[in-house]
Amino acid sequence: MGLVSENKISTFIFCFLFAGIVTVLISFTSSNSNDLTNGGFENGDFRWNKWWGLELDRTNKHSGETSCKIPAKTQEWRGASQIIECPKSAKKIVISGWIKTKEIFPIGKPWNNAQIGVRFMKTSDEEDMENYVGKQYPPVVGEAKATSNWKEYKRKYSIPKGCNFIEINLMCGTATGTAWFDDIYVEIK
Ligand SMILES: [Ca+2]
Repeated sequence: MGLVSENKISTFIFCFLFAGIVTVLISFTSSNSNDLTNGGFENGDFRWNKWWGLELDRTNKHSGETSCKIPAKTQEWRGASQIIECPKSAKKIVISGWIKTKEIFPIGKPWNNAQIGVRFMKTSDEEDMENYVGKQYPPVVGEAKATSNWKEYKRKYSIPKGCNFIEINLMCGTATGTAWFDDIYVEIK
């Protein structure tokens, strides 16, 4: 084999390896850009706090194989949450996610529908209702009621001073019907 051919083969191998490394780096970066863990429910309910109820649905999903299904109850709030540690230097947070609803009809107040919400907290104690900084009830990321197809909701917030933890809530207030949530995405800046 001549020297020219060997050089060509070396160049080919180099390009092949280089392309491989770039691909791995890109996928590594994109898979780590969501500051929420398992926002698409592809790892079941991993990292989600399901003390208000969280079901996995493999039939109705926005992407992948699974979504979070929350059947509403007429007597109590239902939902799931995830806590994120907030870096000291963080200033802004962008939260987005997809909601689908079937016959969600509020019982009582009009805001008893399907919502993606946020709470800025001092500590990670979810059960302490006094555990918040800034506004007690910041505007929700998005809400849906009646019967609606998959739609993306998104909101940007300034992170209030003294915030150490951020709680992301997927919830249904007292209502009838069913809500689905998928591809919840958080970017802390
Ligand atoms: Ca999914």
